[in-house]
Amino acid sequence: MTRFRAAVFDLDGVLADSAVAHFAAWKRIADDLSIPFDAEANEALKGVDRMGSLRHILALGNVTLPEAEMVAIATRKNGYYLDAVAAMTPADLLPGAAALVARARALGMKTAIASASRNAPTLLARLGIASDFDFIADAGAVAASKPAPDIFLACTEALGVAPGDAIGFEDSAAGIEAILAAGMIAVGIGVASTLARAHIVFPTTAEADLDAVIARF
Ligand code: B16
Ligand code: MG
Repeated sequence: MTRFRAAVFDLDGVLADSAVAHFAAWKRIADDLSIPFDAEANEALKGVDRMGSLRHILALGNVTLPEAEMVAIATRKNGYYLDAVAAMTPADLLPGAAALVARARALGMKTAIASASRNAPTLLARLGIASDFDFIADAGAVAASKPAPDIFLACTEALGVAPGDAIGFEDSAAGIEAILAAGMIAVGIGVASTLARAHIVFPTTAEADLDAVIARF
């Protein structure tokens, strides 16, 4: 058993191999706009909501567009992304993802999803893991997106758990800031230098050791 009562997971890049699909969709948009955009530039978009991501790409190209055109572009990007999601299956879970969630549940922890994606319920259904979570936050219902703590606090509140008794898992710098601002233990999944503010970082989900996190904090 553990003093921690909840595990709150980001989805894209932590449980699902979908960050590449977001990147591919934005890359098509950036190419159409003749804005240079590569995997390194894409790091800044992780955990950032759809319109925020578009604003970031436009700023990279010093491009300004009327709001209506921005909405149309964001909708087109989402179409590309949803085409990719429609082809996803449980094979698109990241290695170790199912085991990590199962370990949390075996330890008696409640589980929730804190994804910035409005497509999280669709993706969870494709991956076949929706029923493994006690709560799935609605990204469209929170006042402020990551790095604000809102979506993580929505999860702990719905679970009836104090933030200090919860562990959050994130692959984005914005998400780590959100977890810290919520007052939770922040576990980074990815490159340590990018996620330097996390309490602890594992290179991949498969290497994320929940028991080690619990023992240390
Ligand atoms: P959507 P996460 C985030 O999901 C992605 O990291 C980010 O790249 C994306 O822009 C954002 O969701 C919004 O997604 O356009 O589907 O609403 O990492 O917070 O699970
Ligand atoms: Mg993510």
